[in-house]
Amino acid sequence: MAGHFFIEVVIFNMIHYLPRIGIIRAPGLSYQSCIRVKKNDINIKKAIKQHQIYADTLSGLGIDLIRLRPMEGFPDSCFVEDTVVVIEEKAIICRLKYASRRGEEDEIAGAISGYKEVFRVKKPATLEGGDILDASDKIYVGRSSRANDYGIGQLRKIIDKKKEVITVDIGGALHLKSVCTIIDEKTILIREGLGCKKLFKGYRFIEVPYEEKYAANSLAVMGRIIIPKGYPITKERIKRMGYEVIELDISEFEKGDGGLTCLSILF
Ligand code: CIR
Repeated sequence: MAGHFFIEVVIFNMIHYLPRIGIIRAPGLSYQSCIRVKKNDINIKKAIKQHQIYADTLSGLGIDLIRLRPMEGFPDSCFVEDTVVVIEEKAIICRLKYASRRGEEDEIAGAISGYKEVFRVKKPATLEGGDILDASDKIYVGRSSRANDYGIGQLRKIIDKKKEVITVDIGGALHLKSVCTIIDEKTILIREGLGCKKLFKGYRFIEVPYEEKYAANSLAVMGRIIIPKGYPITKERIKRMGYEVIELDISEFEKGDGGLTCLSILF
């Protein structure tokens, strides 16, 4: 009986890294005009191809994918992660910071309502999924340029004490997950030199050197760690810790300030 209980707890704690379902949306032609800091040229054909390989990789790892059609009216809508936070049986639909992104979440809410109970973050709150790191018993939320205190407060209320919510100030980064991602129940991949590291009590860290900072956003799925291609030091450090690494070229999404986690909602 006690053994049974132990196995259930372990499986429950690992559930984030063993998702069954994924929601993705391929970029449309309008992705060219997505929000981004550097107005570098995005190769749309290449972006679509890279997205296809990303999708095939997730499917190959056993994820059942819900593939939503590109939304030309929403240039950033391939970054589905920002539209919803899934915590256990709740799907919390976010209110995105930029008006040009508001509306991306509607179809996602419909898609996820068949699986989860849907809640909504409401005005004047802003909250984006890229700021939420779901650990086993805690939720870390980035207080970023995209998530305000109303958003964090509403999230806390919806979670209703099921998990402790810890706010993390992340300085100038886009989202919390731009600087760190959880890769299993005890390990965090984190950009080196971050003051917020001390908030992650009980974790071990794999540090990402500053010159490879983009790789701090990596994606753990079914025991594999998917990392962006072209970050050899990070790759080596993850491998040295015993993980199997899959590299994906997502150069066209890096240009759009998005990373590997941003391209899917996994639960
Ligand atoms: C934006 O600035 O909103 C998009 N171009 C990138 C969003 C990336 N999303 C994420 O990190 N979760």
